Parts: sequence; C-alpha cells; structure tokens
Amino acid sequence: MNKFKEIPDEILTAFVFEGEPVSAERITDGHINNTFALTFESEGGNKRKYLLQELNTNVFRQPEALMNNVVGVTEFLRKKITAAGGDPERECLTVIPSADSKPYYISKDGKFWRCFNFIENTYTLQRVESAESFAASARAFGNFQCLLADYPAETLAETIPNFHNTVSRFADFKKAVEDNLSGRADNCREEIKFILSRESDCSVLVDMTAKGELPLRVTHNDTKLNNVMFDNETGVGICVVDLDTVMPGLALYDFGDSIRFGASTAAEDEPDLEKVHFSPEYFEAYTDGFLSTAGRALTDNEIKYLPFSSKLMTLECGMRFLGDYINGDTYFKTDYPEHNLVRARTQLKLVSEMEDKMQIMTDTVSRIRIKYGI
Ligand code: GN1
Ligand code: MG
Repeated sequence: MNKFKEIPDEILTAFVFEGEPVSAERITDGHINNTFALTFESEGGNKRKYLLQELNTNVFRQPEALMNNVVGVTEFLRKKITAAGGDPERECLTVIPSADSKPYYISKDGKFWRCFNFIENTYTLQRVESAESFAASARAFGNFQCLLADYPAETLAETIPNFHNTVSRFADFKKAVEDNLSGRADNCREEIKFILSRESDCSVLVDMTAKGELPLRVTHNDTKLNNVMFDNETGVGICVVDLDTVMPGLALYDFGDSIRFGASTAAEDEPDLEKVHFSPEYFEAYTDGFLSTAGRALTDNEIKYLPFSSKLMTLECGMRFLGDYINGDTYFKTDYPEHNLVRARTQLKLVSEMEDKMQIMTDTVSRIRIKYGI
C-alpha cells in the first residue's frame, strides 16, 4: 500500500528496493530538487533507507548525461575508497538502479527520478556550529578533490553550461535587470548598483583560466556545508553528496563557495542583516582544513587567490539570487515572495565585509602555508 502522498505508487516499484515501503520523509535542505528519505523493511525486520529524488529538469536540462556523470564519478570513487581500505557504502553515494537497470526512472508523467543508498548514522549541518566542524567539511571537500584528481575530465558532460563563469553570470544578471520580467527591479536598486559596480571582479578568474594561469580540475561546484555527511560518532565528514554539478572547474570555485556559505555568522536567508557577518575565524578554520588535504596539489596562483575566490563566489551567488528575484523566482525554490531578495542581501553584506577584511584573509592564508610548508 502506498502511504506516501507525495510519491506516486509507480515510483515505489520503479527501483530495486529491498522490502516493503514503511515510511517516507521529505528533506527540504536543497533549493533545486525534490528529495525524500524512504525506509523499506524486509521480512526479517531488516530496515534499509534510500534517498529518492525527483530531479529538477528545468535546471538540469540533460538529466541522462547528468546521471552518466554521477555513475562514472561514484564508481570511480568506490574503487579508490575500497583500494585505500575505506568503506564505499559510507564514504560515497551508490546509485540504486531502476527495475530495468537504468540509473534513473522516467515516470509516466515525464518526471525524472533517481535513487541512492542513504548513508546511515550520519548527520548534516545547515549552519556552521563550530570552527572544528567547518574544518571537518573542508577536509572532506579537499579530499574529494584529491580523489578525483585523475578522473578523466573529458568524459564528464557539462551539466549546467558556464555554471561558475562569472562573466556570463554577470551578463545574465544585467539582462534580468534590463528585462525586469517581474517588475521587481525597483525594490532593489541599491543591491543592483552594488553588483553592477563590481563588473571588473567577474572576469579575473575567467581571464586567468583562459591564459592558462589556473588549471581546470574536476570539481564539485556546489560545496555547501550541507553537502557533507558527518559521522554520528566521530564528527568526521565522511561523504560528499550532491554530485549533480561535478564538472571541470576551478579548485577556487569549491573553496570560495564553501566560504560563502559557511564563513558567515548567520543563515543564507537571515532577514536581519545585523546578524550577518563574515567570520575570519571560520575562514581560517576552513582554509586550514582545505589546505591540509588539498594544499599540496594546488598551484601557487590557486593558493594566492583563495581570499578573492571567497568574495567572488559570494558575489556570484548574490547575483544569482537577485537575478532570480527580478526574473520572478523561476530557478531557486522559495518559501515566500521576498525570499530570493533576502538571500541576495545576505550575500552582498558578506561581500562587503570580505572586501574590508581581504588583508586579514590574505595573512591567514600566508600563515597556513607556512604551517603546511606549501
Ligand atoms: C543550489 O541544490 P543546492 O541547494 O545544494 C545551487 C547552488 C547554489 C545554492 C545556494 C544546481 O544548491 O549553485 O550555490 O543553491 N545549485 C544549483 O544555496 O544551481
Ligand atoms: Mg545540495
């Protein structure tokens, strides 16, 4: 019997699940896909959990190619983790095949579903709770990047073209303001001005990459704190999840995006800007954790641009939230009409504080380089 209002019957038999479905819980952390934790029970009373997702095909236009990436990356990680004596069931995602042996299922109503093992005895964090847990997430993302260092990048499809291309993000933003589809641009003229006056920042990493001054690597590209699963007992960040945007990119995108989300004293959507501050202490904790695992693999330019990338990724996200607000909320999920505007404001406040504290960040990176001899 289907007790799950939000999940069609058809889906509960579409994948190779073990046992009978007993419960389903919606997970509301992400801004893009619809996610559920499902529990199935086998005859002896054995329970097994799965993570079921309906992929947002408005955002991910080539879902088959995306799942091809995810299968490739998870199988690659599985081999490496096994060879190193780790437990691939806990340290990487496993794709659960559909009944007809595909890594996804397209329902009769045309929705795109996929399923993973649920990693038990772990927790996620929606906010940084301590410098130590933030450093643990940094070690996990740094390690993830190292594990994928020799992944054949040419086999990866670009799931969202120009995802972190800040020049094209800036152009999209300008167009959103010009088109003003929702008529909301007048509610945020200050914020628009703030972004438009930072156009020159947007080309810095793009130009360096074009000149060969920064190497393309296989990167995660969405390194939010809540994309790390922490072990209940040890607090170690054991598994990096949300692999939809694993593509060739810059190490700086991964670093900067983590700082954007985590080195803040408030939530990404905190409406009271008095509470939103950039935290140099959290910046230091993350930088230390990241350089402890990935530092030796990074070039001098990559390390030098860590502080700038933090600001740039935060500006990019601010542009995306504000652009979506002006476009009428067509991309990110929102809980209320001003949600994207509130999110954009936190990002721009962080950008402004990072600009003031750029020297402190640079000094922090220098200190940590000395510590690790890199
Ligand atoms: C989205 O899906 P989620 O919430 O992990 C977005 C990221 C943004 C983030 C902002 C595919 O990530 O790029 O940085 O929201 N993912 C996509 O919170 O656009
Ligand atoms: Mg996510």
